[in-house]
Amino acid sequence: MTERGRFITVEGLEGAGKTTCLRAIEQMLEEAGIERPLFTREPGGTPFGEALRGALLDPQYSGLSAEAEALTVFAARAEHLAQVIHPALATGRWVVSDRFTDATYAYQGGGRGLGDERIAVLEQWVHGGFVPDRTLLLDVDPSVGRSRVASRGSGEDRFEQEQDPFFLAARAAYARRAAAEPARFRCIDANRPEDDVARQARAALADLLPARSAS
Ligand code: Z5A
Repeated sequence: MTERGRFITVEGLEGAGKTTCLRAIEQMLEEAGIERPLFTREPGGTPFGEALRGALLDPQYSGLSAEAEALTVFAARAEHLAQVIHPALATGRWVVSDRFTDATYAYQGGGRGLGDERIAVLEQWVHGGFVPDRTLLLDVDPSVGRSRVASRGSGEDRFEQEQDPFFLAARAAYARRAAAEPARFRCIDANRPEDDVARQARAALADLLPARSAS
């Protein structure tokens, strides 16, 4: 029987350096001989999910209710799980996702103030007890993340238009989740330079990799 693949998620505020971290993970998995790891993202990961992502990020929908936002990310997630994540894991592939349900606890539960309980109801409905094998939380000071994103020079999406209290609440919600599940989470100081963040990311996954023979 094929051994199920590993499910890794990367979380953090905007500008935390998730993209950089994902590149380091890709290189690490290749060096470890992990075949055909699947890199994906949320919201998104399927044609339907990417369409919902476009709507969620579109500034024309500023003022969207927190409830509509939470339900939309979970609609995208249900499709992502059914079409991409579960099938890939079942064939033994590793799946690495740029964000997953911890982001909903952070942004909709914390940032929008919906609270954990209503997110937990949706989580239970959409994926029951299925959780990532490991979650890397890139913890960054919101002002540091914001200035990195600003220097990138692209236009602001609907989340990037939010102000400090929103991001501080999201950061605090992430920290609570990491504290509650220390076996799953690894916290990475993402205020550090990129090569140091990459080094921390590799260290955070090392124990999941298969031992390689010395020959
Ligand atoms: N969202 C939600 O509300 N609920 C949910 O359930 C889910 C998502 C799943 C889109 O996510 C939005 O969806 C997100 C939350 C919401 N919005 N916010 N905020 P996203 O992940 O696609 O969007 P993002 O967080 O805005 O991505 P980002 O801005 O691209 O962040 P990043 O990937 O962490 O950053 P990066 O691209 O790696 O780096 C940004 C820049 O900083 C770049 O120029 C780098 O070269 C530079 N950088 C990166 N690391 C460093 C270090 N260490 N030092 C110096 N400079 C650095």
